[in-house]
Amino acid sequence: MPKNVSLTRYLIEQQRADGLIPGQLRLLLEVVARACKSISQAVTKGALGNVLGSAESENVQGEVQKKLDIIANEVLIEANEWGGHLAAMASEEMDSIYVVPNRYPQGEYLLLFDPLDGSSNIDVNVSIGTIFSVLKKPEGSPGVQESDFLQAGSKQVAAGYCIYGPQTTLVLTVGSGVAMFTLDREQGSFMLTQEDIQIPADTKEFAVNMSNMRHWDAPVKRYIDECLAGKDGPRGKDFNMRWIASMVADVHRILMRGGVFLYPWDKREPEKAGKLRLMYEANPMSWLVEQAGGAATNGRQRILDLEPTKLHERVAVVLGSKNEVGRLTGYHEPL
Ligand code: P6P
Repeated sequence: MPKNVSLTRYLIEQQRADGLIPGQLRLLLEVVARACKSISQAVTKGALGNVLGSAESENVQGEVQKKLDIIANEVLIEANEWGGHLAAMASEEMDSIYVVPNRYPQGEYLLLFDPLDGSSNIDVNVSIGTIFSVLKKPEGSPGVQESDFLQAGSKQVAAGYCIYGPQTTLVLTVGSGVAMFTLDREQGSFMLTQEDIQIPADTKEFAVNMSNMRHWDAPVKRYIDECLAGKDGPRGKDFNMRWIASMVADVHRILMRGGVFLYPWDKREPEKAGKLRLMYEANPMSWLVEQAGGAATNGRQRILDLEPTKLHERVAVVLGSKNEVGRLTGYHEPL
């Protein structure tokens, strides 16, 4: 891998190589990266920046918003609204879409994000992150409306996340593999530190919130029971478990060393397909995982094939090492 390659140089060279990053998309990705740098600064300040704790408000999901949720959302909106590359944005923290104001030029892209995923970890200094997804505005539709966002995950033109942990790391795909950039705080630049990331097809590590076990349906219970049975059970090997409760951190670990992540449907709120959001959590993470040789389903169907009907739609998620995802998906009755 070449040394000292900045995000900008990588995007320019990728455009030359495979034409997947037109100028406006490159501008979008660089603006998102700059916004993530600002969010990282705010996160790193913590109590010193008076950014911890609750904002005493709720988001569209009915969840209490943390101060940093709102700060991160505002940083992304302000960084992206003036550049002329976007028509509109959608966020976990906003009920409806944010259309670029008339005082700015409108572009052809739609940006969706969870500005700060893993909020329950903010106040206890555990890794959190920003997840983003980029779609193209459908041709021909005058203006921009929420229905323009309702596209299957297979239509994404870019997806990524930035994890705010011991390092601040941006992980990105535009459809030709997955690359990772680590923030060099002295230069203030994201520098290429890994490319063509590959997830091992097999694993001995699963990530799930075990406290929900009694609420799962039979195929998921069977899969986890078999993992817990270890080498004396049907899997013939012992498994390890991790659950950070920040999807960004759990997915990053899986991209780095393999594993399987589950947030399955459960019977506590049977009308909800799952806890995680399809448009700005599951879709970007599923594309990254597939681009790294893994798989991602809702237990039955490929997540990237799901046709959304609502902006804040939820979905069950099984993703990671493809042989494990295939096994669990196989335990479900075929549709
Ligand atoms: P639980 C964070 O709130 C999140 O949306 C994901 O990042 C994470 O994987 C999940 O919820 C954690 O959920 O129920 O274990 O707290």
